[in-house]
Amino acid sequence: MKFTKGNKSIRSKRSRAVLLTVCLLVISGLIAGCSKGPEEPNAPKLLLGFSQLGSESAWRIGNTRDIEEKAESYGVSLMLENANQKQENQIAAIRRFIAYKVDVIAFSPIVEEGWDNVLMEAKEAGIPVILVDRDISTENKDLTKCLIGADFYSEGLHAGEYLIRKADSLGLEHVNIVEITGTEDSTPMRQRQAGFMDAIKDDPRMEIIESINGDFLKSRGAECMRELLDKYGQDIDAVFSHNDEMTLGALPEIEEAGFEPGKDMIIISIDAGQEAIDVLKEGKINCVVECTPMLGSTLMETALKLKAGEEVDELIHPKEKLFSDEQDLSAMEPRGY
Ligand code: GZL
Repeated sequence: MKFTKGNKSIRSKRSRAVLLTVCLLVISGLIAGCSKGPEEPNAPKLLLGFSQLGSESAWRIGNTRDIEEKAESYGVSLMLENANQKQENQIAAIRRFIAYKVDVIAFSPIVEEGWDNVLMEAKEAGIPVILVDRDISTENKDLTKCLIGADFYSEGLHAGEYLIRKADSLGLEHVNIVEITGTEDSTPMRQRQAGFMDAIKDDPRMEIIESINGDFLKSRGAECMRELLDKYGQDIDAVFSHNDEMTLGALPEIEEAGFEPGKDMIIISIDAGQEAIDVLKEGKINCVVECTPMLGSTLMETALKLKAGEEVDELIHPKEKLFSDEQDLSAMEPRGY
């Protein structure tokens, strides 16, 4: 539109008005884009029900702490129930989450069997389920959406491979091994044992003289070690323990019996919590395979994706390392569990 000279004042007023209107529209659009819209400000993005199996180890306590901290930082409202090592308590907790109509259910199954009925109830209620840390055994593959947890088989394999390297370096011709296992029929117990056995099965020097269940508990680790020392004494060349708690329970029993753990017996453990790493540095443990409990971020991200109707990976393994007397451990970061 062409303005004549006589309209100069009108033109400048009108163009100022147009400019002001455009600015106001832009500013209001920006504010609208930043505001939370109709939602309540700071409303939780998701209600997550989590059944934790217990508090049996530093690993488990670290896992619970990490999940609570990450729920906070991701703005997730968390209903966490501790089952105190009882499957029936986990099943009851899952039923409460269903009744409460949570958006997503997550749980760390204490054992692999016995979940089909309650998970079918969750499926019928339209609530997706995430497995954390441990797996379940079921024919019905669509009862859960995802497993977030360690590759326990690899942990066992790496433990066995370390023992072979250690036997080579010591020039051992025969290695009598005692195994202290985790909770019977749990995923870490089954898969750590399988990986360890596969690593040593073709080495004629290796012999597992006894395998005993320590239930991932420190007290049971001590009892098991006392029993094994009474039975085999100095014939024990190596101890393969499925977690640090049981290892830390076993060490004083070995010393009490007059042996030097880490020297008279090769000690191999799994988890890599701070206490075990400190003892590794003292030379009383020879190898600790890492099993990280820091699964909280992956859990929150996966649960938020499920709530948003997005696809998620069926299996998410965290990256894990091995720490041993083959390495310089002086610069290790604090473990956080
Ligand atoms: C492993 C976890 C095991 C730890 C133990 O992911 O399930 O359970 O290794 C814990 O310390 O008790």
